[in-house]
Amino acid sequence: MDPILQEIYDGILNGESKTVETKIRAALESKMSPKKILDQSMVSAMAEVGRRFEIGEYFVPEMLISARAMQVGMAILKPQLMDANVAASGKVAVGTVKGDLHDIGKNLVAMMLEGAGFEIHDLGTDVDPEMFVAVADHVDVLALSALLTTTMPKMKDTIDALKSAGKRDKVKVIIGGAPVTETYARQIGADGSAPDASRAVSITKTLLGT
Ligand code: B1M
Repeated sequence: MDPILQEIYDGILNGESKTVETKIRAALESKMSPKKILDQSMVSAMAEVGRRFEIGEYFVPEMLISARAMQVGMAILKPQLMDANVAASGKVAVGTVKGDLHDIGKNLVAMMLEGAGFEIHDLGTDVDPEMFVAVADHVDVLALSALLTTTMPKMKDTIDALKSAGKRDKVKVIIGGAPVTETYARQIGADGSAPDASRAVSITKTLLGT
């Protein structure tokens, strides 16, 4: 791995926000692409945090400080991932489903969609199905994220709530997050799913024909 990417990776693993900030700025100054920084050091560092948590080497506090360092890094990259030349091509409400507080993946999806020209309404985390239903009339796409196997069923509850409110045909629904599969998306009647933020953009464009 490129030494500067390794330093960013280690900075996230150790929850050193200041190091992450300094090294990302240095990488950008050296003209490294923001996408490369994100994919090759930051996202893979978070996967390693998850692995360490699974084997009992990290606990919730370590996950939290790594998450904080990741968010600091994402805030620096955000302006770099925006393309000032793209016009808004649709409205998307993004949110992490009820009971789930993981927001890094959801924020990344929101950032990439915004960068691709979509107007974003970020509903945050722990979003009730009813909240998604309430915004369905005002957006073209609802983008639901879940990181826990225990909160995935809230995606189905949200789609069922849209159906009960007679709004299912008014809005497209895409879902994603580590435990989500295309099979699950089909099972619960979502319009699609994406394994990462880039593909969340392509599926949104396909669904809206933009
Ligand atoms: Co949590 N956590 N966590 N956690 N956490 C996981 C998800 C876990 C897999 C860790 C593990 O065991 N290996 C595990 C879930 C196991 C399971 O359900 N099978 C877990 C657990 C168990 C928990 C708690 C229950 C721990 C506890 O309290 N005992 C607890 C639950 C809290 C809650 O939500 N109610 C908890 C808490 C936390 C923290 C708060 C400490 C922190 C979150 C901080 C935050 O988000 N602000 C945290 C973290 C950081 C993680 C890991 C380590 C990293 C998640 C992350 O940010 N990844 C995670 C392990 C892992 O994922 N390997 C883990 C980086 C991010 C870029 O990836 O979010 O996957 P991700 O997003 C990807 C794709 O999934 C996709 O695009 C993104 C990349 O481009 N994507 C979409 C996401 N949403 C999408 C939506 C789309 C399309 C694509 O369309 C709409």
